Amino acid sequence: MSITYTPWPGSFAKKYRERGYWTDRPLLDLIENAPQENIAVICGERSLSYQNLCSQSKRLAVYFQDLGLCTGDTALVQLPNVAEFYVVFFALIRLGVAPVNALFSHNKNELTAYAKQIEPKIIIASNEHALFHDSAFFSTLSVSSKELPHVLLVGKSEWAESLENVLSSSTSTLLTALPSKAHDVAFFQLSGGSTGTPKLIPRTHNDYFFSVRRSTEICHFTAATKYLCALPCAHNFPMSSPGAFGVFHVGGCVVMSPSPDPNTCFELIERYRVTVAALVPPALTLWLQAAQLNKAALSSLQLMQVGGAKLSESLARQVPIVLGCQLQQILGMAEGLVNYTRLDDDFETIVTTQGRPMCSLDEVKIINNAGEDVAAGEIGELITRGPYTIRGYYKAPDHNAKVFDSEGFYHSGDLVRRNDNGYLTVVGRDKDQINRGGEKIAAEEIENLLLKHEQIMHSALVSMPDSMMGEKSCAFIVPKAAGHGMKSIMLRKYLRGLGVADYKVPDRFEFIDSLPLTPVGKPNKVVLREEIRQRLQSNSELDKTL
Ligand code: AMP
Ligand code: DBH
Repeated sequence: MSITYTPWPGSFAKKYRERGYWTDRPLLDLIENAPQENIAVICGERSLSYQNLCSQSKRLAVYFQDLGLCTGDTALVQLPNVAEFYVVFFALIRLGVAPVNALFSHNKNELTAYAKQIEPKIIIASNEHALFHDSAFFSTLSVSSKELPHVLLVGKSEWAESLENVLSSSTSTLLTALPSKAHDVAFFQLSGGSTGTPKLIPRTHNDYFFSVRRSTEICHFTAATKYLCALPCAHNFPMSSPGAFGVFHVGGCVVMSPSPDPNTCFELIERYRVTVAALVPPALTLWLQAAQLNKAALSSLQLMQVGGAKLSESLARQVPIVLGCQLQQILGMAEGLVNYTRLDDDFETIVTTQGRPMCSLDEVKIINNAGEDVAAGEIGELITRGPYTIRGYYKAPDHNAKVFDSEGFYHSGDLVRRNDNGYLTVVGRDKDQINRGGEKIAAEEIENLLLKHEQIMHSALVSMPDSMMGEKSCAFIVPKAAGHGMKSIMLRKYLRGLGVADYKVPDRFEFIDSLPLTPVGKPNKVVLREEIRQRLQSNSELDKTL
């Protein structure tokens, strides 16, 4: 049985095939068609050739097959930046088992929400994550009435099977399973979301493979590319824009970094002569500072890709001077559409825009509140459909009815301006989300958790400006009773106790008597954002006078 998703209408699918965008090949080709002797992944002191990656993922697929996993099943995966991430991904792909790849920063709250939606047959995680130090969390995961899933852990474990054991044990079983069909769901991407429940994004082999292939052309990736994977490897950006998958497609090499911290990364860049890196703006700021002292380490770096959140023009301008390499801006979304500045664009375009769509069949409209197209240079909401942009989230009919229109356009909630050359500049957002330096927080998710607190009557989460992160989060809290005695520290502890990922815990709490409301009675977040901006400003002016 294949996994359900909202398909592209037949006429669109036909067009995408006729253009050669959809090739009806499985993502497995990414590693199987590469020159097998080339090094695919460097991770710590280990180097894996494409042949290693293929054979290890095949061995693991046999193990999955023996467990009874088959096409149409799902897996919940949570791994840090290690080579095993790719071994596991391609092992699952071999059998047509579709993973959700949770971020390593995700916690009980997020993993439970994903497990509920996909009812995984297997969980593959790392003993480095506190949730998997023992079986306590796992045993809470009794998804529906079904049996608990299998568990496989990277690293030694006393309570679960270890991946290393599986890979080092021999088997005589033949792998008979096949990948799912190219027009079926290969895996799920994660949406930053704007609703109470994290949404899953079904990506097919056809659409994802195209986005990877086209990205490698735009970014000129070749077998000589050495790509530093410093952002969380499960994120759409380092996975596919062109990311590790783009590197695999051309037979290049991915160097895994445990974090984007400049000390760690500079050492890896110098040691392995890395040519391309991808960062979110806050990490870029740290690199620009560190490079003032150690530019020599970066001599091999040719391209710095920046995306995930708005990059300021002033930081953008520093990249070639301070890092000694070219800048590329990327406006992407796990739902599909990815915009790139091109390598041969003039410098002004590269520093003032977030690029243009990657192919001519990406349909992008910029619309006003009445749904009409705005003129070039005017601000409006970016809506899009195309050969690698989904037509619906997984099992979310109500939300889909809101964000996908009758013509299949995805309403991104991004406010942008398009210039005469088709380049987009992000100017704001019309969705209830905070973009904390590239990490997205759905306001409603946190508000709902806060509302479960016995002393809280109302809550509203809004963004506040931050010089390093671009935005941070501020929760306005209306207590049920005066003299409540609630403190920020208590609410942070409360949210952590519910197992919320750290980056979603509000950076600041403000206690107020009532929420300002819009004419229709919703919390007026425009007023709240302005309120916190003013409070921060008067605090910093106070600081200056002290
Ligand atoms: P997600 O849908 O969770 O994958 O997040 C994608 C969103 O991240 C986009 O819709 C934008 O809001 C934001 N984003 C990604 N890249 C950029 C960028 N270069 N500049 C500004 N916002 C960005
Ligand atoms: O933020 C994103 O989701 C993103 C940014 C850059 C993305 O999905 C991508 C490139 O592919």
